[in-house]
Amino acid sequence: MEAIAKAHTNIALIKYWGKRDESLFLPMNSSLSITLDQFYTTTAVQFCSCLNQDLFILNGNLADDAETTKISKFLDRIRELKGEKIYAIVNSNNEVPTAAGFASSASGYAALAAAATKSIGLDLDKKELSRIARQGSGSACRSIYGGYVEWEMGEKTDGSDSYAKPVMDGQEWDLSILSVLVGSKQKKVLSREGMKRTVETSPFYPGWLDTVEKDLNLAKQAIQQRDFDLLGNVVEANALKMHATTLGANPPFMYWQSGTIEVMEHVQELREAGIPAYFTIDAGPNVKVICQQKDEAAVRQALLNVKAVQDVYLCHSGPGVTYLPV
Ligand code: 2P0
Repeated sequence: MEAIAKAHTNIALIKYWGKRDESLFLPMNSSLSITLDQFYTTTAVQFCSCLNQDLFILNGNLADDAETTKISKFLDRIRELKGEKIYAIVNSNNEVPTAAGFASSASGYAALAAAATKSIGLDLDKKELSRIARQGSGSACRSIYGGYVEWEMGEKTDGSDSYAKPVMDGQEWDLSILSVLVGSKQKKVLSREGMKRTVETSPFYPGWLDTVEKDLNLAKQAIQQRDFDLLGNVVEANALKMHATTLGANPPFMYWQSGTIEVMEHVQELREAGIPAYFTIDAGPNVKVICQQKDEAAVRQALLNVKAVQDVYLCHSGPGVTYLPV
């Protein structure tokens, strides 16, 4: 049976940074995100006994061996769960400006987990889907849900208690998230390698672990109370702290480019001018700016005036994973 699923990307407000188990994608800390409405992946999967290997089509083109192997390893987990050795055609389309440096692994593995499990005949709830998606890419477990989502790190070694849970519907507090494109150079250190190096070598990493749970609790409190300044301050500080750990790694590395810093300065100037806006940055040079809807037009225009800014994509809260008619 063919199944088609659509999943949106998410932006971490409190970051997932570091794994305690690389093969099961178990994180060192819990994290919190908002699912975004503008960027998504649609994936169709059909398992068929007529195939003797998996085929992966990405944005209309047959993927290379390396990409297909990654997808096959993920499908192995689903085949194992079902207890059937059967291959699939995976046809995936990203509505994410990946060439512009926005990550698509979260929406990609969330959509693939949903479509592949349905196609093979497994009937999983969202908690189980989140656990599976996590094993393709950690942040994908959060994209199973819409709105504000927490990925609880769990304690067990088998990963059975490490999955995402909804915190609040995005419509209840619909903030604006502006994705600011400053650079499209290929990342030098991929996030997977970057977090591993940081955990293993950065003397600042224990400082991250000591404080991230407090940040998470403050962010959840801010969401419950709709306290924008409280949320913005902890989100910005948490992102800066994550990036600080990379500077202490051996060898050190940094995701920022000059444009990244220009945008950060500009956001702080906006605040000084009385417009509450805060930034966060993932494992790359682009910046996400968070503000309230009443300020989104002014903030967008201000960002477009920054020399290094190539584009600004306006996002709001988006939905969780859904199935599309075949
Ligand atoms: C996050 N990032 O919470 C953090 C913040 C980047 C910085 O999740 O190795 O693609 O596939 O589990 O999820 C990016 O890393 O890493 C990420 P893997 P993933 O969104």
